[in-house]
Amino acid sequence: MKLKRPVVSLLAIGAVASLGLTGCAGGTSAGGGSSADAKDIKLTFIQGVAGDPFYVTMQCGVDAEAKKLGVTVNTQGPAKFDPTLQKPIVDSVVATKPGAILIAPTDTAAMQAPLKAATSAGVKVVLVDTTVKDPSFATSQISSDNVGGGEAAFKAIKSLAPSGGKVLVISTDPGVSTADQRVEGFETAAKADSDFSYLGVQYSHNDPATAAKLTTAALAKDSDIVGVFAANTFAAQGVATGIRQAGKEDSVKVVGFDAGADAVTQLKNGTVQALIAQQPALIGKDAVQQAVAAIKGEKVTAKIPTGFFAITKDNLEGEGANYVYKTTC
Ligand code: T6T
Repeated sequence: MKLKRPVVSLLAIGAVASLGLTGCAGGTSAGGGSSADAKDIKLTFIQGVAGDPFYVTMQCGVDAEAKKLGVTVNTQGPAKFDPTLQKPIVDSVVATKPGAILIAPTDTAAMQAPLKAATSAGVKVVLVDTTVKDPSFATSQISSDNVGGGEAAFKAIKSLAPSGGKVLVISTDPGVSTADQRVEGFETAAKADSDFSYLGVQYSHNDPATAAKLTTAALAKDSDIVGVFAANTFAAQGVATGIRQAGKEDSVKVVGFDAGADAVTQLKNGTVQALIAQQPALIGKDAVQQAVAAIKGEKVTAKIPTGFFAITKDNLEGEGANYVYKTTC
C-alpha cells in the first residue's frame, strides 16, 4: 500500500499531532548544474550507521527512486553512529567526485566542515534525516518533524498515564540533531504540563546495553517513574530491556521512536506501548529526486518535512503495518 504524505497520526492512543506540512518549502533553482544524462549521474548515499533498520529502509527508497530515474547510486555507512568513522567515508567518496552525496550527518558540529568541503569540491550535498549547525551549503534537507515527534511522544505517554507523574528521556548523544529535537519537543510539552515532573534526559551513546543500565538505575532511584521516552531505535531497545529487568512492565509506559522489527516485538510483548514511526523510504526517495534535480540544474526544494505515524498494538495489524521499517528491500 502506498503511504500518504505527510502522515501524522496518534489516533489509536487518542492524541493528535498536527504539523500542517506541505512537503514543499520554497523552491529554489539549483544553479551550477548541467543537463546531464541520467545514465551519467552518480550518487552516493552515506548512512548514519550501517545495518540500522531506519537507514536500511531509507536505502530501499533511495534505490527504488534511483532505478526509476535511471541514475546510479552507491551506499556506504559507518559501523557506528560516529563522526570519526563517517568523516573518512565522506572524504573518500568526495575524492571519487559523485554528482551528489545524500547523507545523514552523525554530528551537527563534526560533520560541518567535511560536508562544506564536499560542496566546495563540486559535489552537491543533500541532507537526509539529520543536519549540521549551518546547513546553508546543502542543496536540500529532508527529515521528519522531530520536534513534533517528541511532542507526540509526550502526548502518547500522557494518554497512557493520564494521572501524570515522573517522566524520563533516554537519547543517543548530544549533537545528533534529530534526537536533540525530539528531546526538545518532549521536554517542552512535559514541562508545560503541571501533572508531570520531567526528570531530564540521559545519553546512551546509541548503545542498547547502556540504555538498559540507565533505565534500571533511573528506576532504582525513582521507582515511581510513570513514563520513559526513548528517542531512537537503540535507546528504545535498551529501555525495553531495562524495564523488563526491573520488572516494571505493568507500571512504566514506554514510547519509542522508530519502528524496526525489534521495536515491533517489544510492542507485541507489551514492554513498549507506542512507536513513533518515521517515513525513511520517503526521505530517501525525495533525496534522490532533489539530488538529480540539482545536478540537472532544475528547481530544488530547500526543506522537505516528512511525517510520522504512531504505531500501537491496536493499529499494528492495520494501518500501522505500513510504517514498520524493512530489514531488506
Ligand atoms: O531515529 C533514527 C534517525 O532518525 C536518527 O537520526 C538516528 O537514529 C535512528 O537511525 C534510529 O536508530
